[in-house]
Amino acid sequence: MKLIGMLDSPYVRRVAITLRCLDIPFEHASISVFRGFEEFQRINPVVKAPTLVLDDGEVLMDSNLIIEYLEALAGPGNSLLPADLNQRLRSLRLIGLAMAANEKSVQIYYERNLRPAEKQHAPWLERVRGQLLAAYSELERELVRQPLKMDGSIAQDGITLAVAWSFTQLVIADQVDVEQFPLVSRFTAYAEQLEAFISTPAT
Ligand SMILES: N[C@@H](CCC(=O)N[C@@H](CS)C(=O)NCC(=O)O)C(=O)O
Repeated sequence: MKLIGMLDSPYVRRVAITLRCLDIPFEHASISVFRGFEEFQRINPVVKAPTLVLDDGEVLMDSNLIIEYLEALAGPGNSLLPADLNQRLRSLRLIGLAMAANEKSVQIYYERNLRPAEKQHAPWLERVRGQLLAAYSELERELVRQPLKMDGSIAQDGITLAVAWSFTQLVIADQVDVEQFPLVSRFTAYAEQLEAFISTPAT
C-alpha cells in the first residue's frame, strides 16, 4: 500500500505513525496538496491528504477512516485502541479533542497563509483560536485526571495528541502558551523520542 501526502500534515503523520506502530509495510509518496495538486489529483481527484492507495488500486481518504481500516487489517491482537469499553471511550474522547486541535490549527494556518492579509477576518480567527485553546485545555484536564502511560509504548490517543501538539507548535506556535499545557507538552516530548515518531518527522 502507498500513503500519499506530506508529513507536515498532522493527518498524514498520524497515519504514517500508526502504520509503523502496527508494523504494516507501506510506501510513502510525499506529494503536496498545493505544489503537487495535479499529480495528487491523478491519484485522488478530491486531493485530500492523507490518501491511502491499496495494492489492488482502491483509494481511501480521511485519517480516521484509514486508521479504522488499518486496525481491521492488523486484527484485534494488535489494536492501538483499548478493548475495555470505558477506556475505549476515554481514548476516543482524547482523539476527538486532538483532532479538533488539528482542525483549528489548520484553519488558522490556512487563514494566515492562503488568504491575502486584507481579507483575513479577525473575529473568525479569534473564534477558531478560542476553540483551539478549549481543545488543549480539555486535553490537559484529561491528562491530570488520568495520565497517558510513558513506558515506551504508545496508543492511538497518544499518537494523535502528540502529533497535534507538535503540529500546532510547528505552524502557529504564537497562538498557544506552552506553559498552560505542561502535561500535553511533556507527553509530546516523550512521544517525539519514540522510534515511530523519530522515523516519521513532520519536517
Ligand atoms: N478530516 C481529514 C482532514 C484531512 C485534511 O484536511 N487534510 C489537508 C492537509 S493537512 C488537506 O487535504 N488539505 C487540502 C484541501 O482540503 O484542499 C482527515 O482526518 O484526514
